[in-house]
Amino acid sequence: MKSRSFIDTVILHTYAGNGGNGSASFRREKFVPRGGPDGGDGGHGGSVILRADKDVTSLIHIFFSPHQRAEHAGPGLGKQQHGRNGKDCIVKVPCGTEVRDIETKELLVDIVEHGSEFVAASGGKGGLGNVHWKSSTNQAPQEHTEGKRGENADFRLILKLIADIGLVGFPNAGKSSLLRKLSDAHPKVASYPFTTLNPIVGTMKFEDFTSLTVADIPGLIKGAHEGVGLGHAFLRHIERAFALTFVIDMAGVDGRDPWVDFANLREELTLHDQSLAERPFIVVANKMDLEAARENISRFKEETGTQPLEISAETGEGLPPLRRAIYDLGTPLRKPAAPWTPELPSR
Ligand SMILES: Nc1nc2c(ncn2[C@@H]2O[C@H](COP(=O)(O)OP(=O)(O)OP(=O)(O)O)[C@@H](O)[C@H]2O)c(=O)[nH]1
Ligand SMILES: [Mg+2]
Repeated sequence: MKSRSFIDTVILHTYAGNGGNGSASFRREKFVPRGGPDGGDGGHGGSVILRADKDVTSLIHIFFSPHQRAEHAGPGLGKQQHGRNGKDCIVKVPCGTEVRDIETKELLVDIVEHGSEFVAASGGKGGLGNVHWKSSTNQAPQEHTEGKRGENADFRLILKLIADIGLVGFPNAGKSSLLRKLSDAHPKVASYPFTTLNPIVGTMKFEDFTSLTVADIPGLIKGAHEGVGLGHAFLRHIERAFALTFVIDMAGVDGRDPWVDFANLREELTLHDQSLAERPFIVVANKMDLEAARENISRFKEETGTQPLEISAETGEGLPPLRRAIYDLGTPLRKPAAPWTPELPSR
């Protein structure tokens, strides 16, 4: 899905550097007659390496520079000098980037951890210089080998954000308002549908210094699997989520019935990926500050057989129990915060 600054699928063409040729040189020095072979090996070509970086959040830089080249190596030189190695080309990618075959779309590697690397195209090996052929029977070898060509390879990169919990709901349900209240993220909130055009991840911090990441994705609507609204493409950003939180506009501000919304959301998830519909989830009844919501809630419970947590992302009502429920849901995932050293009291 593309928008101004967020791109999550790109094609990448990589070209590694060629290895340098081996040299066929002979030692030439005053007072050293028949100095013998002294041709050094060629350098190794640079590789194109993808490296996960937590500070990179989109693939937009690759969208604008889809051809990434590493440096060719230098040839071997006389006096057994090794040729210069070609510089690697490091392409930073966001954590959570899938590297797929461009034709078959087969998953080659999933780059998840910050700092992890994938060699997309290996640089060519350097050729051997003529010193390698030196022997008692071959004292003036001309043999040497050429450097190997660097690999060229094309890939399809797909970013799937890394978040522990995914927020799912219709447009205008209040997902972004909720993320603002729960986490350190500040997604835009407005009273029109499709305010959120890019997925946003916020970090929820708890009193015991653990944290969970929560992803807010653009609203889903019925028929999204056929491309209606912003379609299904954004659901890939909650594919890695361990659990989901359904955010339901209980007041039906946009004229829909909340229980129908819930059924449609579940159906859209199933149509995208059955396993998404099977994840643990919490149902949140939002906009409970409005009278219509209080009228709808009992019918919602009856129709869906769920016990939603009643909140208002606007007034903050019901948020502490929701934080607790998310805390419990994420128990297997909560990470301790970065080590903290208390400041010593000054005398
Ligand atoms: N009364 C009331 N209004 C709310 C509540 N939560 C959100 N809203 C309003 O609902 C509208 C939509 O809120 P958003 O948070 O942008 O909704 P969203 O689900 O992120 O919408 P999209 O990004 O378009 O999918 C805004 O005008 C909010 O002020 C609530 O609890 N009560
Ligand atoms: Mg939003």
